[in-house]
Amino acid sequence: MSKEEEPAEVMDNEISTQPHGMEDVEIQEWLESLDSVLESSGPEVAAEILERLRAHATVNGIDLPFSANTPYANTIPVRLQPLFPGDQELERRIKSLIRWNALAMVVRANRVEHNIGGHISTYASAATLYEVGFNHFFRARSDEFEGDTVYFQGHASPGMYARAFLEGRLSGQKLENFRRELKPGGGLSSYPHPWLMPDFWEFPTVSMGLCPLMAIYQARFNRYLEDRGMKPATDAKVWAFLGDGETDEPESLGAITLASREKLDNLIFVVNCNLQRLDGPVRGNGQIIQELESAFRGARWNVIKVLWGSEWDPIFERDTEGLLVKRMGELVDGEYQKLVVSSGAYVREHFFGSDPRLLQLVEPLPDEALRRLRLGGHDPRKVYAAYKAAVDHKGSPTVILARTIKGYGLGEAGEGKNVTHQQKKLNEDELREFRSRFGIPLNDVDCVEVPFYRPAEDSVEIQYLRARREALGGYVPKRSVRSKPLVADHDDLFKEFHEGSDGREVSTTMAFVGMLRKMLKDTEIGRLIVPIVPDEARTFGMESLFRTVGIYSSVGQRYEPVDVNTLLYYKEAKDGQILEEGITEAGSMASCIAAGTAYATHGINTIPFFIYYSMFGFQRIADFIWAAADMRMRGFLLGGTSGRTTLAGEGLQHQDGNSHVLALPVPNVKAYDPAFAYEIAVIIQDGIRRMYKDGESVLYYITVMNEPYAMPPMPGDVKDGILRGMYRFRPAANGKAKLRAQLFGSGAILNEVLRAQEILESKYGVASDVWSVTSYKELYNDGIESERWNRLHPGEKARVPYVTKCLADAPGVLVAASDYLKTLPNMISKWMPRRLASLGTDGFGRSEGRASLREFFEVDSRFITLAALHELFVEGKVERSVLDKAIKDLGINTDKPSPVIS
Ligand SMILES: Cc1ncc(C[n+]2csc(CCOP(=O)(O)OP(=O)(O)O)c2C)c(N)n1
Ligand SMILES: [Mg+2]
Repeated sequence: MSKEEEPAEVMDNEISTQPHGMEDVEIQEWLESLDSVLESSGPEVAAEILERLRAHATVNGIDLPFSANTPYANTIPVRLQPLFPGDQELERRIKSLIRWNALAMVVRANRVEHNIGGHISTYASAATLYEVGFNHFFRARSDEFEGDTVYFQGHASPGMYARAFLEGRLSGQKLENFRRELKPGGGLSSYPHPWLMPDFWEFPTVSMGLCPLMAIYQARFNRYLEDRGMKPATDAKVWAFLGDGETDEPESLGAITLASREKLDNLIFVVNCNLQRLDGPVRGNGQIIQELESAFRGARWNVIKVLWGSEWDPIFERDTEGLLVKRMGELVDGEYQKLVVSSGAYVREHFFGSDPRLLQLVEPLPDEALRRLRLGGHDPRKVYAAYKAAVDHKGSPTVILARTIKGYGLGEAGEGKNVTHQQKKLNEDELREFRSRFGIPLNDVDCVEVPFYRPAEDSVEIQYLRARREALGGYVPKRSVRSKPLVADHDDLFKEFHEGSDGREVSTTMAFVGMLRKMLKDTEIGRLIVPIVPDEARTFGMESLFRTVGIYSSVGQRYEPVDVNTLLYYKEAKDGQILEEGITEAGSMASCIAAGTAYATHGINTIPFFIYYSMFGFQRIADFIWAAADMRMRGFLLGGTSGRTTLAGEGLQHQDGNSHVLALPVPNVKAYDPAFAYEIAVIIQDGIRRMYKDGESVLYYITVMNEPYAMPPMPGDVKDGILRGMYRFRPAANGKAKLRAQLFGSGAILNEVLRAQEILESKYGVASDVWSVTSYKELYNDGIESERWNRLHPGEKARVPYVTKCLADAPGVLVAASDYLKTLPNMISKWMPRRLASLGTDGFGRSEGRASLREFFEVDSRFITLAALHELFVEGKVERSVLDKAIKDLGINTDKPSPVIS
């Protein structure tokens, strides 16, 4: 079959004009009668008639194919297009200057340092989408108005910098140092990073797929704050700019039904559909726009397609038969991309040439005009119409699918080409062409130097740009911390937990929930607490909170819960405090991020406590946690049911011995593995102080377990040690013994260590001190910082790592055991006075009870005892026969399989 004969495999969007045996004229009559209804009675009546026709057809046995697609045309018809309120010519000139400077930034950076990178073609395709937003929609945050929240596409950042340069917010020097942040005077980070540019960027977006999901939960969190009366209800919007290729990330579309279910009409997605990603077309053999339209329409979003620019309007008008729309629906994206890089003659032949009637439509237009028919996403009037419709839309979120050309304006240097994403260098001719195309006032000689260009302060361009921003309340993006620090010290809140459980057996999870319950009642922080759970509240014994503080629901509770007669019924409420997110750790984390950054976004100190199955945290959603850290999120992540051998029964997938290792790389995450209630109390109280009183940009990861045991009282003032990572919990009973050991335990394994202490003392005459190691990460960071300082300051008094200080006078052999990988104790062993024996849980978990698991992973009291005896043997302090006997007495199978590899 030739190409012409083969029907293109495209989405279901065609308007068939040739049904079986039907004459064109008959179709024409139907179309005309619809037109006349539209004219006389309006779109609602027309829609009603079509709906009735569809129902009538179904009743009569006509099997109408389902389609969530509309034709490949603009959603907003010309007659409903509002007037463009700006000075279009002036805005075009400003946009051209931004295009130039964005390009200059990348080209210059790569001239100075080959391969420093940067992107030209993403912003080139999106410039109009952003400029219409900047000139007419994005409202800044101020004391009077919370402002719109804008997520900028990461690779378009040169455009945002170039605009800020024209706005006078970033110096030429800064632009010069794009991607060279370590240069004197500072530079600009490659992508949006609040960590690196805390006064500028608010939201990191460059790990693709995170932005859409975060934006959805941000919009939802804004509603949560309103429904709980924590901020006034406003018409502020959340705008998220995405790439069409980015939508392939599962996170991108993963939460779109939440947005429609929650009727988030404060949310607007703008998908820059340049039909290309990094390597080539997003859907060469299909149509990404139609695919996205059906996904979003299926999810009940308001979908606005902006496909064709104003130049197409008169052609459409001449096309009374709907031939053009039909033809547009036939092409696959690979063909559309080819048209972009082809001549007008080619377009005429290959696009319009499929039907003589189509050719007739464009007969009056010369080839050059055909080539220059703009796409919708490059036409400010079309983009304005879409944005206006989006902000006015009520009842559901909106997605704008805007067609653009990747590398727009780059001409031979890359416009629409597959290589364009990587284009960072332009030759002299290409630069001159770009300069001329966008009317940059630079002569042929100057322009090849690619200087930054900013018109005089009193130029009409700068005046206009400033006036527009002033009208919209100030500059965007801009990040500032607007919350007031907390004042109370909360001693009373946490004191009770310092006293132990009086012999009652409780788990650290239960202890934490007790604290949470108390915090929720506190006058200062009670309202600010945001408990977040991904369908796991009962696992953690938090169900009593359902009743006391309620589960947030934007519609309240429309049903009588099945357990209404019980004390702890499932209570949903409009002002509910708990965010019960269902089974989505990613979504819960996005809520946690929104709550943990509200101190900047909204000026509200909400304090998230996100509690989840610890294995599904760092392991599953680490990139969101990385983004949270970049965003300077404050708050608490609670890894529940943690510990490879402490969570019994659940086996290989659930038992977490990894998360404390995975928490290591995130610089501002403080990770704790506490054993006792008072340790948790000290950590949380200090965390609230550091984050919400002192304003530190840190966040906390605390593992909590489900093994019940008696919580001891705090043994004296060990707060400092708890926070710094270790303290002596129980010293040896007989300090004068000849055989000595130092034993280190964490989390629930500390109890095994305490049992080993007793065995060693009673059976082998070894007196040992037991240390609670609350944070290997803290100890490690302190160690590497000390080392570094000493290296850089050789003449000064050397700093001594905290571990070394703790163990300065601690005699005997050293043994550490935790429920996590052995690498944790190993990484601090070099700062210890002698070699360290490390026990841990490297390997896959097993479905088993705790005792068996601890035997399997060799972290129970017997193995800890053996490890101490073995170290004494290595040091020549005990005979080999003692070891042999101990192995026998302790019942240790020396031929058991290694847990690491079995
Ligand atoms: C999670 C993730 N994977 C891969 C990349 C690398 N990457 C950066 S841009 C890009 C292509 C982007 O295409 P699209 O989303 O269509 O954006 P466009 O530049 O076309 O607007 C890729 C693969 C990334 N930044 N993040
Ligand atoms: Mg793209």
